[in-house]
Amino acid sequence: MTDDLNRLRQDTEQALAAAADMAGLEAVRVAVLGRNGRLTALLKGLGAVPAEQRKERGGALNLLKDEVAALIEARKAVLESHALDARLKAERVDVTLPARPSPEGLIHPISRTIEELVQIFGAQGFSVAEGPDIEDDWKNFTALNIPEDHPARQEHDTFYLPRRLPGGPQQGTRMVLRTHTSPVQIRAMLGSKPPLRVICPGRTYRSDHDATHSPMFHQVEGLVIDRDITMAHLKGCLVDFLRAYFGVEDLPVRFRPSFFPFTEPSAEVDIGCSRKDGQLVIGAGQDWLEILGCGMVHPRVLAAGGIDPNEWQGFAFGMGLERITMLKYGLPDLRPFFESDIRWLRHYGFAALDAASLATGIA
Ligand code: 2NL
Repeated sequence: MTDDLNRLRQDTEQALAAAADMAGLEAVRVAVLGRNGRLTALLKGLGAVPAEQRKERGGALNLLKDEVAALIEARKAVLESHALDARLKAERVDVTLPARPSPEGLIHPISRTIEELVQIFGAQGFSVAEGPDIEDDWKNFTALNIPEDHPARQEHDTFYLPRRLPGGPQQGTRMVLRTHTSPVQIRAMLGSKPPLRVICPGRTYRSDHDATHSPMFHQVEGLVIDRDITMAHLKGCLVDFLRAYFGVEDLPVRFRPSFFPFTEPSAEVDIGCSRKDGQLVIGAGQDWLEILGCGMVHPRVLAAGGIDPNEWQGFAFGMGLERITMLKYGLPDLRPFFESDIRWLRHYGFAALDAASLATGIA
């Protein structure tokens, strides 16, 4: 390489090392490779070079041009990485800022209630189990100690699927739209070894349609199995849940003896309330409001779930999600839950990023 080219390269290297930012870098590029740049001028002067030297000179110039371009790129990468380091040092993301309200959509109150249940029972060590809406009648009824002649099994109350569905059982059991989420707990018992602590929220179906019943509705059921779970655990778990969900620390809770085929003993659970001039206030007054059903899991149900009732015992509970949602937010009517009226959702829906959390308070 000739002396003038060597000098040009050295000058360029020095200028690049001195360039402190993108503007300085661009100035160097223009001064060397720009329209009036030093290297451009040399390339332009190539025509005046004697023919026998032109090829060698041209080759050297083009080599230098590539070299300079590479030097500029290398310096650019260094400057960019410095700039990023400086930004990372200077800027801080404030993760405590509240989320911006989203115009994109709102969370349906039933979904919100499920989120809250997951938070409350999650803090008690429950995990969430889900299962199919279509079940066989063994998991939906038989395993739950519901006798063949029980009224719940009648065509009138249950949506039965056609007997011969492709891929379905051809004889014996029939497929149904699950009438409660209990079959999910049967699956949980069959699918894993105790101890067990699950809640099962989800859609359920009954052939019932009026102002207070929808053919599709939602339930949550819970199941706890261990070696020495007692009714005292059941009471503690549910009182804790009801007080957290309704946000009343000293909420009165009453357990009344009841009957379910799948639990023994069984109880219904009421919370304290007052009703004055059609105004319902939860947590105060002399009246009671029924909220849920529960009991100690029947030994036959444990056995159906593949669990030895002489070794294990536990409790279970179930409640309707529409009902507890309506009570909490003072909704007078069940039907708008399923009408998909955007005006109702704008009024009663929840901001998508306003997640349910025990830390900020559920109620
Ligand atoms: C109610 C009452 C209840 C259960 C559901 C259950 C599930 C299994 C075993 C035993 Cl796998 N029990 N579920 C128990 C008691 C009551 O629901 O009023 N639901 C709306």
